[in-house]
Amino acid sequence: MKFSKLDRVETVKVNRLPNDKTMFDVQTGKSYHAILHGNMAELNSSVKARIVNPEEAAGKRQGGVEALKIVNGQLEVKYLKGRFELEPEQIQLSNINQDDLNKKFVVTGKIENIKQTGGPTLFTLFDGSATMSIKGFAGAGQRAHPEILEGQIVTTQIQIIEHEGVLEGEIITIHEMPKERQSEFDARLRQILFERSRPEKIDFLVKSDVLLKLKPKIDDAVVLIKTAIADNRPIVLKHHADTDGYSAAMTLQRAILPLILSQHNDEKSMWMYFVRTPSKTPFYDYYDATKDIGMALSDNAKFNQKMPLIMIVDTGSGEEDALPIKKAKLFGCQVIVIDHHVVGKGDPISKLADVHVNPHLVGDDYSFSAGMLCTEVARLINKNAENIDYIPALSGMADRIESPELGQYLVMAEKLGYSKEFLKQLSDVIDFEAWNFKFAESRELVDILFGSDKDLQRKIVDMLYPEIQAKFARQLEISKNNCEIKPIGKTLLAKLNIGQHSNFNTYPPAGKSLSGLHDWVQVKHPNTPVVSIGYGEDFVTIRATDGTGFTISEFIDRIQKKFPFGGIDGGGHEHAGSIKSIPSVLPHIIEEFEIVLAEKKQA
Ligand SMILES: [Mn+2]
Repeated sequence: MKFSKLDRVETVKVNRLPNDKTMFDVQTGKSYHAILHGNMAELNSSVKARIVNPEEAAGKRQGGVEALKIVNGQLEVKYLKGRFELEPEQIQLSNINQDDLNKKFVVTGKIENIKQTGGPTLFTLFDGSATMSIKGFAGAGQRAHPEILEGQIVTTQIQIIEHEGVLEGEIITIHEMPKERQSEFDARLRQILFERSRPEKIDFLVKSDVLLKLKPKIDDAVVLIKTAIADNRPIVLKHHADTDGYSAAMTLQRAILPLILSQHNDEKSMWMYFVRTPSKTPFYDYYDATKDIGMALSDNAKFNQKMPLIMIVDTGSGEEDALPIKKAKLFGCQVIVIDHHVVGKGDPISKLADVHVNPHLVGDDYSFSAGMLCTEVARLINKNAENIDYIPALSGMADRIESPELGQYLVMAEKLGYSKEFLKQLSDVIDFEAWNFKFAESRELVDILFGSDKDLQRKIVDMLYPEIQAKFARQLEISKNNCEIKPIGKTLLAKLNIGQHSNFNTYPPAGKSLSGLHDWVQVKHPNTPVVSIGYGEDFVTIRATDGTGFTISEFIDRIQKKFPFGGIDGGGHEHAGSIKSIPSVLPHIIEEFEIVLAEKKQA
């Protein structure tokens, strides 16, 4: 190709060859930018080419070259005389990083959201790989590019800028894609979303029929979670405030946060699109739901955020959860429940929640803790989730699970350096810390507690475990000296007015205190079935060994029938749970409790 005089004064448009491209990505006949060294042209950090007309490039340090061919493994290029101008590169949003500051790119994507600020107009652009906020300015508070509407597919040239530490695009040009090509692009976007939202193709960590039966539900949950991330829908993760609840939530958090980060390419997104909060009550409190919905509505009004996906873990399957979930659904939230507690009468939650995962729904009893279940869900969300494989063993120990599945998880944890002994200590420490966190998320502290810094994790356990043991021992002395232990038939009943014989604001809380007493009675009477109850003014908490024939759900049914106006509610596991009532009825519940035990003796 010969250059005419006219060509010489014109500007040559050249493309930049990205650093991850090799010689074989170079297209013959296309013009590239190059750094020039004598008869060599450097197209990127690894692709070097021989210049066929070096005399024309003499004295130039950079310029445009045209790719010719590869000869004996050597790329040949021709130097293009004249001034050059870089052609903006077509790029995927997920590939843009800090190094691209001030560079210009061309992006094709869908306008997901438009927000008018007091200054520029903000457009949220999604190209299938990630989203980016791009802004146009037509005057303070004035709508820029009024022809561009939400839902349109556009091609835009942007310059990368930084605003409050976040990369954004400043719009140079923006055009709607021709209508006839939009539906095709939109279909491709939907396909990409679908692919990105599919569960990872990996096996469960353990062999388990329960997991296989739950797999379709687990997959539904995974797809909903990954779609929420890809759709920029915030995630609100609620969990019971004990070791198992924290474990369940942390595995999910460790799977979800990296995906949110790569979706937005912005550290702040991990705070804007995700929040985890503990629930003191063993159910999704109506009060919590009201607060969550209120926050979501104001985020929607202020930032045009979507209504969240609310995930409720280690609780959520009971009757008390129905109304809060109903309310969340009414306001447009999505709801996923992953629980291992007994499902409420008639399973009200499966009808309300988008997905309800619970082993009881596939005929299992208590082979799984919530932490064990959620670790499996977390791995299918993100197989690269870090530091979660020991958590099922931790949570299973915490919730006193006895199953072949837990056995397999314990072997895995052992291999990762977590002995049974240490897991037991860690479990007690997390429970203690959880009690102290109260309602706060404390994201960094919890992350350390769960081993993001293993050294510090061990130091915390070494520091706190003896202290916690002392607190338990102190409470056990109080309980021992104030409880009544009497045989009813073959069963031994340990009874303690825990409201009077513990401090409400001191660790351990009532349930834990009773567990301590219950264990002590069992050790003293190894071959006797033991039932322990601890009561206060308006609650009774119950622990039963196997072989007493006693189940809490049956008992609740019975007293609800007998005292229909007793304000009776309750739940938990079959052999460990608690019941609430109005104070005037509570003494009758305890009487009834002894009657039930006496009846079991006859049976
Ligand atoms: Mn649990």
